[in-house]
Amino acid sequence: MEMPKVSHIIDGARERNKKLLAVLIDPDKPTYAELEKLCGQAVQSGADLIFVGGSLLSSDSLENCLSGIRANCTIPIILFPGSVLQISDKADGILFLSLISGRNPDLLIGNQVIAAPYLKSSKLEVLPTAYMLVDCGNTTTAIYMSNSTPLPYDKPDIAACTAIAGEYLGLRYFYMDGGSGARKTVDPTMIKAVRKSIERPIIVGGGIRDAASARKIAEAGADVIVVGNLFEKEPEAMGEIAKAIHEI
Ligand code: 1GP
Repeated sequence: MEMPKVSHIIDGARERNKKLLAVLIDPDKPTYAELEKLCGQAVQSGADLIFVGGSLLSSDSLENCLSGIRANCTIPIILFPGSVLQISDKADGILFLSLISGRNPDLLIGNQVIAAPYLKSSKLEVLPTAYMLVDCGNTTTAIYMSNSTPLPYDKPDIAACTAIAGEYLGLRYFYMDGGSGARKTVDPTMIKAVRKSIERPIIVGGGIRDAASARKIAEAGADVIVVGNLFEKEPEAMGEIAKAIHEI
């Protein structure tokens, strides 16, 4: 059976007001045996999507990681690239990120120009994504590597204006991220402000470590909830998180 397009999965869920759980795998981290276990747990817990990527990779492990995931489950795989080096046809789609919270031209348009011809000749589904980094209490690798100033934690209005601008620019998905290992999650108040301002699907991640916060984030208006660290460290905890957001 052919896999539905990633955009259909996310847009369809948004239309039906169903929330999705995306688990994030950093290709640097798991061994093949750990990948097998992670995929098993992702399936068992009912994860809807697998994001793959990292803000800074220190090994050439992306291709093997993608093959390992593909061999062990049928959950759609979406690249969440930390750089132009993280492109591979072995995934189903790619978040084509433009870092609209920052003012670093390389991450607004420069890297996109470099990646464009590769994506054009690939089979990847390209998902134009407004990427908004939020200061959630610590300088995460994503924030440091972006060489940009993140959105201030307690300024929902700035986040809303940024998202509206992203929508006017034609971006289709909105990712609010504290970065992996963020001390706290994005404030639900900020998510609500963005939800009121734009129509398109919102993805939220960074620092989500329990079902109660995942639920609050989903109730505030996030359509896709991304969990990375917790999934890698305690994959068995995903069942509770999936249940909390799926029953909304
Ligand atoms: C980071 O949103 C992701 O970009 C996931 O963050 O690893 O903190 O869950 P965590």
